[in-house]
Amino acid sequence: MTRLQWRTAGESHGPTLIGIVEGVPAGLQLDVERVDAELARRQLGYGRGGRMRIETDRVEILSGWKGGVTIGAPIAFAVKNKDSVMERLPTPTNPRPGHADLAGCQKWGHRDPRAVLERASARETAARVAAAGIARQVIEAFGVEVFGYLTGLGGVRCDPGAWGAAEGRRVDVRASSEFLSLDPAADASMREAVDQAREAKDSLGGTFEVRALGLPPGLGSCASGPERLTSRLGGALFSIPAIKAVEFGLGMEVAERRGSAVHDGIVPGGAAGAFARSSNRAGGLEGGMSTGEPLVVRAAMKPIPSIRQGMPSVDLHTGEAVEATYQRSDVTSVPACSVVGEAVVALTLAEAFLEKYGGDSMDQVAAALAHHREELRRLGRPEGVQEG
Ligand code: EPS
Repeated sequence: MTRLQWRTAGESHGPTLIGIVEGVPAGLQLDVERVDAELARRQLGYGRGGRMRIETDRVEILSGWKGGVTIGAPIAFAVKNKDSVMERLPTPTNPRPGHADLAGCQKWGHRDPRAVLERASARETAARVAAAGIARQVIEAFGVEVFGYLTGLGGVRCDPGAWGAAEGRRVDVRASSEFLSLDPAADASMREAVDQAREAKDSLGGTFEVRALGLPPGLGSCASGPERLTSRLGGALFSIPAIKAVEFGLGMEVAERRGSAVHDGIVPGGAAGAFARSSNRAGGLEGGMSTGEPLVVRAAMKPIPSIRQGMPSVDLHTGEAVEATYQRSDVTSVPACSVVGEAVVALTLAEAFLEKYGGDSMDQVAAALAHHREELRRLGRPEGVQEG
């Protein structure tokens, strides 16, 4: 059995983005429309730039399936760029503060920021969303749902109770917000913030939250740091360009409360027939493992570094102080980032899920999960008491 792994390649204005997802069990009926729906969602959000009007991202599956069903082999895919103009684009000489331009030139010894920025562009996240669109179908088949939504933009905060209020209609509520939030009543203020930032030739950041429902307890491990689900989810979210902060459950607030107001009581009962929690302040993680409660993670995205008003920079050829060149850009892409956040969380959970219940086929995974569920039920009964 191959561990679930994925890798992407491709430049923003190159011919195509590509990716490989390895370790998807055989026997999964792959829903390509499901992948395309996520790609289309990543293109949404008020405040995006001209590029999203050029592209219509679609996945093309190139290997690893037969008759629409996975065969256990690596799944290669492409998401083609319509704006494939890299060789014709000008060479900027002045790196943008906030982007990878300067650090990348210093790393590889280029005087051409384009040789860095084409790969560093957040366009790469289209390939990640496609990879996740494939991998998440494994865990969705076992009842795990991963759901991301915007929680704030440019200082405008969405209703913190929006998740609860939207119960049962979350997909529809999120689709009705042009910022992909669960609080469409905040859309008008966010639209105004975007328009004002555009007027001021500036850009905006924001926050989003991702929740995962239906996770079994015990994914990840407390045995070694790198195996902790917390560190893996944090690493996955920090691997998205422009993410500056990640927090789980209560997050930074844990530092200000007493222990009794931070930890979640363990109580009898619960959906798994085992034990339940009196609250979920930990955000579904304890000891680096899933608790079986919903996973709750938030992240903050900084404003986009391509800003029209310019920022101080230096010409890499003359060494003189200049202004960073403006490249066509979005005012904000936090709504899209919430889709990418959801995608990387889904990928990480699929990895951890298959590590625990891994098998070469979906049937083998189902058997391992059923076995663990039975063990959880036994653990929830007093010793010696038979199921009755
Ligand atoms: C993006 C495509 C890019 C940008 C954006 C994300 O297109 P272009 O560079 O042609 O305008 O819109 O990239 C960035 C914000 C960035 O800083 O790199 C996409 O497909 O999401």
